[in-house]
Amino acid sequence: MRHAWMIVLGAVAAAMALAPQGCTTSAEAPSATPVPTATVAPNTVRASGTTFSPTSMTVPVGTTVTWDSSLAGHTVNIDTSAGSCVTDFTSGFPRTFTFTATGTYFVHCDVHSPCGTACSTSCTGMTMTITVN
Ligand SMILES: [Cu+2]
Repeated sequence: MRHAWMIVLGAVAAAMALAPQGCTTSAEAPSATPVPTATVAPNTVRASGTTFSPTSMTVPVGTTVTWDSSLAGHTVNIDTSAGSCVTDFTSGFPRTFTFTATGTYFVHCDVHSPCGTACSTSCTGMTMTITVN
């Protein structure tokens, strides 16, 4: 009789080991929804420290470029290939500018470039170029 009882106990233990384990929490369920990554709107320039990001872009004529709110504390001085100032945004970011003429535009930050507020096509430091075609 004792032997039969041991067999029953063994059968119950085996059944418990083979039973599917519970997995009912939603945290363990695989997610079918991809996690979105940070994106930057098209034709938008940001500040990355004392660097414009991107440092160059090519856009079709008529494009509006946005310098976003990350540029607080910087300026955006846009000069043409002729060396004349187009505009100089010094505050109030985000700011936008629509490029209505083709050409190469040289952009610098008055604060982080030796050019300061001067119009120039050969600044160093915090600069970027925009090619409009
Ligand atoms: Cu700057």
